[in-house]
Parts: sequence; structure tokens; C-alpha cells
Amino acid sequence: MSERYPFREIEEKWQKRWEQRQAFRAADPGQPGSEKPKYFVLDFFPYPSGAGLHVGHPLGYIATDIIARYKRMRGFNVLHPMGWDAFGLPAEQYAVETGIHPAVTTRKNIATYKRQMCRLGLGYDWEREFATIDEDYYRWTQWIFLKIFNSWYDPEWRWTDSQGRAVIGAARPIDKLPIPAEVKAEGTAAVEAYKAEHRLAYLAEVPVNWCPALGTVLANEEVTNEGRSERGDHPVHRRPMRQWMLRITEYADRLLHDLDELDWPEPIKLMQRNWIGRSEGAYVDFELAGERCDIIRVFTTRPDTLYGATYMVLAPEHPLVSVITTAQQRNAVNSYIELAGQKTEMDRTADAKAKTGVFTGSYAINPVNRKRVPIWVADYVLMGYGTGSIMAVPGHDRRDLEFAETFQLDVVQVVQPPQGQDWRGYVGNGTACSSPSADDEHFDGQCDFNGLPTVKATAKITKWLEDRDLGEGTTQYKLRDWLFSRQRYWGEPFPILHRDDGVIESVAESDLPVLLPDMEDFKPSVGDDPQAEPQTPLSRAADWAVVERDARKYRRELNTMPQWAGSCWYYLRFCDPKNSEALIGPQAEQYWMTSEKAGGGPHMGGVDLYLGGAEHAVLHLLYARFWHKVLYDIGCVSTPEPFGRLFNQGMIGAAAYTTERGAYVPADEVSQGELVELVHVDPARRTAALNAGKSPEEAEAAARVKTETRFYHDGKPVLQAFEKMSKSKKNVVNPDSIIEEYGADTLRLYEMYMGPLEASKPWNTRDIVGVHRFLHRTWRLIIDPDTGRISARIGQSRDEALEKLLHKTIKKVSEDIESLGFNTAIAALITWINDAMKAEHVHRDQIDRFVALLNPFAPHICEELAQRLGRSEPLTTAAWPTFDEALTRDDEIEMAVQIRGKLKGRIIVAAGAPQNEIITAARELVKDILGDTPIKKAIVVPGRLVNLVT
Ligand code: ANZ
Repeated sequence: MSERYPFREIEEKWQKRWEQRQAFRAADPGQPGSEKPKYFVLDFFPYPSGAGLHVGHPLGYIATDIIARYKRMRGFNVLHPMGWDAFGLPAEQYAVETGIHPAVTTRKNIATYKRQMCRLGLGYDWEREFATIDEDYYRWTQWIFLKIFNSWYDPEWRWTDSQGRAVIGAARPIDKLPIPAEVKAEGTAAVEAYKAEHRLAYLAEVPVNWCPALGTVLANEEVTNEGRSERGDHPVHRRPMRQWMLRITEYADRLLHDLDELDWPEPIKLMQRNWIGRSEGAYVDFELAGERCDIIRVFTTRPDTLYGATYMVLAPEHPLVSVITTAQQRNAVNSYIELAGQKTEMDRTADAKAKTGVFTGSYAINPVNRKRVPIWVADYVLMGYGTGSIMAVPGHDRRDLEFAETFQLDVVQVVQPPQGQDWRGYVGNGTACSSPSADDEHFDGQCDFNGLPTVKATAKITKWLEDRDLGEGTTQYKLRDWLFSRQRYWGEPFPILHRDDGVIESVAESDLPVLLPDMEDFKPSVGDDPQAEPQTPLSRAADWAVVERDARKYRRELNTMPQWAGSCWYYLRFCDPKNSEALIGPQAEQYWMTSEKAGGGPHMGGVDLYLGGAEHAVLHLLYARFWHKVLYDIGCVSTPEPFGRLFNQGMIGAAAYTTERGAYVPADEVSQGELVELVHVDPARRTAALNAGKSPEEAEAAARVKTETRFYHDGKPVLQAFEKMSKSKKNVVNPDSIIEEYGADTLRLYEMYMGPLEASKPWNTRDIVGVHRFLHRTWRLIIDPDTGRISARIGQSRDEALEKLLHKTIKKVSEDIESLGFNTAIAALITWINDAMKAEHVHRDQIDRFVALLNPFAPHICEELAQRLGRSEPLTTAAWPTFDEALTRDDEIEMAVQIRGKLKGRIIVAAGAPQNEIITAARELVKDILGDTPIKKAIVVPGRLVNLVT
């Protein structure tokens, strides 16, 4: 009987066995196993699309599975769950196109994903699986919404958080909102209205991106630069609409500050900081010149440039535009406003775009020098930021300068740049100049800050303005409140009832969930009229929409929540998925969500490792942090943050092929053609060769791109390029077919061996054989191919060199797993096997340890080998091998020997050998080359090289 590595049988066998034994079940607090330290490792919640998984998706899942298996072997009680983000536009859009109910397609997609994940040997605790569309899940999503709705933000509330930090501001019950006496005096309707203005969830008329063809509003991120929908490429219109909003802006400072404490990639933190966009500055009030006494308030980050404000700009939507525009300018202004309304925000603010604008005919008075400045309307000023109006300082602001140059407005210097740089358009800090001087004979009590550096000048002018009631210091944020409603069917219904007199009431907690009605016709009403009132699908569920309570008729809220809602808190539910009394029980929350800081003391807490792609840098991660903080304020969770450590895996790309006309053709139908000789010379290579001292002829030859592979589809040549794996690029590779051919262990190893986890890298099926052979070799080392029994080479004699290498390997693999450096860990494992193949004898316990070490990466083969080696329990509960630090140190090291920087050979010296011994060995090596030449100097770089200078 000849037995080669039988991956097909063993993979199925072990997947079944793990399932039967519930090998990946996490112990809940109180259960046996919960006495161990906990480790919570989580993947970004997948949205199961109709196409199933391609090989790019599992990159992160394999990584977290390795961590989870490793941590279990290190004695942790590991929580590694999986579930489904299942409401939302894609399933619904698909349903609209096919007529199949989104619940049906979604369930089917989930089944596909789960099957594919199990085939990869991913060890999830499936007992905890749920989807956001499950009634007993979205019941709690609605419950959280109610809590948000029934809270207000008290910016003055002083408290000490679980980290012992003094915090100002918290969400508090709406019943605790102090109602001013004059409001109370007006009666209950006024009190309710006042409360509504303070709730953390509120209805407001806001400008939205309305996509009539999809029948819904879209978030800014769902709209392309061309002003069309990301999904489907339909036109999107800006229009005001009454929407549910969540007051995330109240949390801006806390969201910003707590970022500092998180173990997250710096680029992600930076993106969140920019998104929150905190700017310190001042409001400055400009009085209108002439009879009218309106005030135009501007926000500026540079009040120190006030003397340089030579004109003002109002956003086209600014309410004062119509008030101040003179009769003469009215037509011009009106047509400008109309044009601006058709542009997207991106379009309006793009630096590269030429500045446009129109004069209103009116002037304002600059409060510091009483000069008259013209007021313009221009679309580079946005209504949604600051006050929607600016003082323009063309001397020191690029956009203002461009505008001033276009319309010939004054440009004045007020900041002196350091070291003779040109002042015109200088935007950095410097020294204030051009303010009136107190020594001047005409000085009239203006603010004199000549000679002060920018920061001091800013403070001085702000104080000056405040003292005179002409402005005040302020902080602005780019962050906007979160638009929280969609006009679609496939989402969580709001637990909200509307009374016919306009009062809004919440559904009683005991009446949750508000079930999504089962509708035959769930399609949104779409149209091409951008101004038509949206008719949401739920408005057609007539029986559902009307509710009677205490002999009063109510209408249910007819919008649904956005897709983000369900993924805002799922990590909490995994800790306690079956709890019917609460979204999470306090015991489970304490156990799974709190962590110790490495040096002791409380940690920001949350999930121990959260892994996913960088595309969710802002929205999901910010929204989830916001909800978590609300839940923290109301006492539902005990840590300020949901995700203590975050890691982003890279993207897997693959070759995609296009025809001459740019159309993609299926990558797996492309054949590799001939190598063609090219006479083409690569100019970059040529320059590099010239720089390296080659002659022009040599450089030319070196830079000749000699060959190129041609690719064909259907007999016609196609072009190759590496791109993100996606259905639309027709370059996806299905993991099922790879598993079929090579096995899941090989696929797992290959994905981890392709490069650093965080890097983006190209898939190449041809490279898989490398790691596949490694597994074959591992199998062959241990199993005798003829008998199928343990190979005779495995026994009781120990090769000491192999033992030392094993200790080094254990150390390396352990450290690399902790830092998610899986590719280098695998490289170390391969090295050991290669050496073991060469050794005459390998000790049984060396093999046992090696198999345990490889187990997190390639668990099926390892389980099978361990069993054949006599282990009765699965490796999932095996102890992680230990190493002896002394054995990981080298006795001897190899050093390079150079003469004047050129490599001449290598020497082996004892580790820690004294310098003179190393130099003697080096001289000995090169004595023939050197002859009589004397050595002037010898430089030793410890552990690496010796350079002899002659
Ligand atoms: C005068 C000034 C002088 C400004 C100067 C800058 C440099 P950040 O840092 O992004 O907060 N601004 C204010 N509101 C605006 C709006 N609604 N639309 C477009 N621009 C607006 O930017 C704040 C600066 O952006 C403000 O400071 C204002 O221009 C402009 F040498 O005021 B500044």
C-alpha cells in the first residue's frame, strides 16, 4: 500500500470530528473552562453576497483562525465567533431585479459562505452564529435605538470613567433633561418639542443625496465623484428631506481623545481624526455696511489674519444671500445659485477646479479696521461647515488667493513667513505684521499684535474680539450628525410611532421586536422625478403601518435603519447570543469585554483582536465606537471602547485581462502565448545603468526589455494587469476549486505565505505548489509511504542540531504569531522540515512538537499526524511547545569578510568571540588575495561582517 498525503479524506474527517466535539466552543463565564484567561478574536462581520467567497476573502479569516488556535493551545478560553451582516441594499437590489424575496437570497448566501468557511477548516464557535436579520437580534438593535432616542447629551455632566479618568459630558435619560420654566409654562406640547430638540435621535429636514432610481437616500460615501450612485451608477440629487439623525457630533471630542489609547494602525487613527476634523478658531462678526443691521458671522482658524480680510464669501445656500443681494445683482446671483445646486460637494471644493462666484452688491465692515469689504457668493464655501460664510484672506489662503486673482480683489500681506519665503499665498505660521501699531500717531485702540508669532497673535485678537463682543473663540468639527434612515424595505424597522398631532412616541420595550412585515411587493417606488415625495415600501403595508394604542391611532415610522445599524454592536451579542432578557448580560460583558493592560491596570477594553480590511477605516469603526460610548454612558457596557486592538489585512489581487477595447475577459479562459522579443528600451533602467557607471552601449543593452509574454483570449490578444479580485474584473478564483485540487491546508498556508498579512499581494495559482510540496514532505517524513505507518526514521535518537533548530523555530513561530507575522513563521517551519528530511534520525517528541507548531496553520494534516503518532485528544487542546532560551542562541555564527567593502568570503566564528580572534580568522581567509599588502584598519560589525581596509 502506498500512501501519499491524502488531504481529501483527512480534511473532511477532521472537519466532521471538530464539529461533533464542538472543538471551538468558548466557555461562558461560570462554565468549565472559563477559569482560563479569555481571548476574544473577531473578524469584520461579512456581508454574504450572492457570488460566494473568492480566495481574497479568507485572508483575514485564516489569520484569525491561526491566532484562535494558537491562543487555545496557550491556555486561553478563546471566543472566535462568526455571523452575518445581512440587511441592506445589495440583497435588496438583487431581489428587486430577480423578484425573489431578500430573505430567501440572503439565507441562501449565508449557507454558501458558511459551507465555504467550514471547508477551509476555520474553527468558529458556530453555536453563537446569528444574522442581523434574526428577529431576536434586531429586537436589540431596536432596543439600542430606543435608548438613543430616549437620551440626551449633557455636555456638562462631570464623572469619572472606568479608567479613572475625569470626563465631562455623557448621555443621560431624556426624563432628566432640565426643562426651562418658560417652556413648561407653554404646556406639554412645548415640553415634548423641547425634548425632541435634545434627543440623541431626532428627525430633521436635512439636505440629502436622493437617488430616485434606487428609491433611497445615500450616504456621501455611497455617491461617486460624478454625483452618481456607487451601486448601479444612477443620478443622485441634493434635496432637503425629513430624516432620522443620530447626534454623533456630541461625542466628537470623546471619539477623538480615546483614539490615542487604542492599539490600532496609525493610518486608521489618522483617518478618523481627519473625519472628526477638529479645528480651533474663532467666530468673527462682520456688520453689514449701510442701513441694514444684519451681522454676518464667520468661522476662521486664523483670526490673526483679520487685517488681511479683503472680501467675504457666503455659501450659495446661506440664508442671508437673498436678503443682502442688491436688485442690480439679483439675476446674476440667482442663476449662480442654481448652477451651484447641481454640483456635488466634492466638485465644489476640489482644489483643482477654477473658482467661480458672483458679487452680491453689498459690503460689510471689517471689525478690526472698519474697512468696507465686498460680499461675494461662491460655491467653494459650504453651508454645512462653520457658519457657511467666510472672511477671505487672499494673502494667506490658497483658495482665497485663486479667487482674488480671478476677480481682481485686493491681496494684502499680514503674516511674515520665516526666512525670506514669499509671503503671497503663504499659509503657515509666521509673525504677524501690518496691524496698526500702538506707537502710531493715528492709533485708535485697535488690536496691535505686530511682531507676535501666529499662536500668540491668534490668542490676542480672539481676546480683543471677545472683550468687544465682536466674536468669540470656538472649536468646529467636520463630523456631521449621522443620517440614519433609508427609504427601503430590507432593514430594521424603527420602534417609533407617530401620533397624528405630530408627537413622536417610542414603542414600549416589551413590544419589541417591531417585526418587518412580510411583503410580496417590497420594491421601492422609483422614478425619475427628483422632487417627488418618496413612497417607502413600508407605506404599502397598510395593516402593519397603523397601530392602535390606548384608543388612539398611530402610524408607524415607514423608513428603515441603514445597513450600518446591525454591525454597530454585533461583537457584544457574540458574548451572550441567546440572552432573551438583555442584549448582553453583565457577567458575559465583564468576562469577554474587559482586558488587562500589559503593564496592569484597566485597558480601554473590548475585543482583543479585531481584524478586517482597511476599507472600513471610518464609517463602521466610528459608528460602532459611538454606539458603544452611548451604551457605556447608560451603563450597558463597562469599557469605553469596543475594539482594543485592530489590524488591517491587505488585499489579494490577481491578473485581470482586457481586450483592446477595455472589456474584461474571464481570467481563467486566457491562455499564455508566446514570448516575444522586444526591442523596447526601458528608460528608467537605462538611466540606472548609466548612473552605475555603465557605458552608453552597455546601458542600452541592460535596459532592453527583451521579452514579454503574450496572452490570448479566443484567439485574440489581451492585455494583462494586476487588479483587486472582483466579479466585475472577471478575475476571481474560487477557494472551492483550490481546495479540491490541493486541500484546505495548502490554501491556508499559501495565503499566509504570500507576504506580510498587511500587504496587498497578487494571487498566483502556480505558486501554490511550493507550500503544497512542503506538506507532502512533512507527511513523507512522518508516514512511511509503503506501509502507511510511522516512518522508521522517527524514533528515540535525537539529532542535537535539529533540536537546537527546533527551539529556535518554536521561539520564532511563537513571536511571529503574536505579531501576526505569519509568512516568516511559515518560512521557519519549512526550514525545519527541510533539515529534518536530511537528518538520519528524528526523535518522536521532536515530531510531536513540530506537529503542534504547524497545527494553527495547517490543522487537518496536523490532527491526522498527531493521531497516527498516538495522540487521543484533538490538537485543539494540545499545549503549545516551549523552548529553552539558551538553545536558541547560536554557538557559532557566520560573518562576511570584505576588503574595502567588497565581499571576499565568509568565516565561521564562535558566538561572542573577541574582536582580535575574528580579525585573525578574517586575515587568514584572505591571506592569498592580500599577499604583502598591509592592512591599515579592520572594522568589525558584530554578528555580521569584518571589513579590512588596505
Ligand atoms: C480666514 C483664513 C485665513 C482662513 C487664512 C484660513 C487661512 P479647517 O482647518 O478645515 O477648519 N472656512 C470656514 N468655513 C468654511 C466653509 N463653510 N466652507 C469653506 N471654507 C470655510 O478650515 C477652516 C478655514 O476654512 C477657515 O479659516 C476659513 O478660512 C475656511 F490665512 O478664515 B479661514
